[in-house]
Amino acid sequence: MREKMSYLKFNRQIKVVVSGVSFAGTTTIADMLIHGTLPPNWKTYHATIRYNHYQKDFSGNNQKKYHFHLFDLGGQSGYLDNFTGELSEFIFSGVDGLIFVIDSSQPTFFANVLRYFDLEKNCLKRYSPTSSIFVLQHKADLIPKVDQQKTRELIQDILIQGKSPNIAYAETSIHFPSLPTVLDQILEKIFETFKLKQENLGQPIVESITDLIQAYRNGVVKGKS
Ligand SMILES: Nc1nc2c(ncn2[C@@H]2O[C@H](COP(=O)(O)OP(=O)(O)OP(=O)(O)O)[C@@H](O)[C@H]2O)c(=O)[nH]1
Ligand SMILES: [Mg+2]
Repeated sequence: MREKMSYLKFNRQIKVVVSGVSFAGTTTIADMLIHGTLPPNWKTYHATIRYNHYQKDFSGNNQKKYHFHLFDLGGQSGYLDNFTGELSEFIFSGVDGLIFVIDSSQPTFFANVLRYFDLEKNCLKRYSPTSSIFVLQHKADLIPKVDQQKTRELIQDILIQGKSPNIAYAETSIHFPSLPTVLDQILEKIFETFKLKQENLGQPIVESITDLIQAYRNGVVKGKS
């Protein structure tokens, strides 16, 4: 009975990974997903050491508890090598959504970006094959107008090389009023993926996606570790 209880508990864990090469904006996106707003010090850059693990708990129908985990991976090469190597099972198992953030103002680094995106997709294929994948062409406010089409094409190339029906793409910026809507759409898709996974495990979730998102918004952040 005890084992069954812990199994059920485990099944109400939603896991999201936000990743990108250093300075791409992953912590900014992670903070917005968890808190719904930008933190007051968002302009000050603090490189993430290893990773941030945010947890947000919320209650569904009948007071059932859900646990939303968000791993914001530090983007320095040494960390990304570790996450896609030795720590790959820990980081990439049980994942419902990977949000891969690209600093679109730095096209000269795209080869490096592509390398880590490929490695992360392979980790997901191995440990979380049903995960949704989102690519954000972030910091789009910094792309000079003349380069916009070229940058889009470069990023689309990254996607085409790993073409998968699960990959969604959006152009984002903290300065674009569309950002909260894009993040809402990402959350919706993540909850859909989670619901489907649970159904396939024979543990259907009774709440609708709208209910889950509402409950998530009212959830309690248990801090960042
Ligand atoms: N212009 C612009 N700056 C942004 C945007 N998003 C984030 N930034 C800034 O970019 C810098 C880096 O953002 P972070 O979110 O800390 O980057 P990170 O990907 O977490 O970096 P690591 O922790 O090193 O992996 C910060 O100074 C942010 O304020 C954006 O859309 N446009
Ligand atoms: Mg960071």
